[in-house]
Amino acid sequence: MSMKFSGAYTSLKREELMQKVQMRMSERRFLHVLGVEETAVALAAKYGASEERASIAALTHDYAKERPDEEFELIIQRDGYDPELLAYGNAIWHGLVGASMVERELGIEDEEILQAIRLHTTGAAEMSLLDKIIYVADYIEPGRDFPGVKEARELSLLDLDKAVAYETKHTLMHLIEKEQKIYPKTIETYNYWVSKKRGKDHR
Ligand code: DGI
Ligand code: FE
Ligand code: FE
Repeated sequence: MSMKFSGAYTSLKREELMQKVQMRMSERRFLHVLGVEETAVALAAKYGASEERASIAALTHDYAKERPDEEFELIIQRDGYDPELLAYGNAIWHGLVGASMVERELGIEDEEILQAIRLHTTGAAEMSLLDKIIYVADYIEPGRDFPGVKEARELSLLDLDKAVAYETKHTLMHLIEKEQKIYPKTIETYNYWVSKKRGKDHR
């Protein structure tokens, strides 16, 4: 892939950003990140979002995933996040709080990119096109292999909103199956994108 950055969102060249991300994670996770980038750029081209923003958000979405819990706990307490967040773990922190590390450490200040990083795990009721692209690309990138991924990939090419709904429903079912604690935002995403008890005008 040869996405050339304009300089609007980061002063780093793509190769430089890739290297900073790679330094922070295992080879396996870095390959996942590259898969998300490829998928996100393709979805951005298809649906008319900024391919450059999609590339940068994808490359940085899991930037904080391998940070120790203690570092997140310090930031949550120091920076005025809802203390309820402390009851969760890395799964919820690495995007929501990780976006602030992307901003401070990588100098990426674009609010659309930061929001896509914040929402990439839980989704939200209100999601921008870029938010949806990163949320879905994370789920369907070529390295993912789980029952249902083929359907999710097909939906992503037909109707991005349906892909968001599919992913949300299946993630929630998986979390409930494992008796995991559900973050309220994940429920909000379900209620908005999946629940049928809502007027059509809500989409
Ligand atoms: O970081 P990735 O593994 O690429 O993917 P991700 O950020 O979408 O998800 C990280 C994990 O978070 C994944 O195992 C699903 C889980 N997750 C999503 N919503 C919730 C959640 N975990 C809990 N406990 N609660 C949630 O609401
Ligand atoms: Fe993630
Ligand atoms: Fe990811």
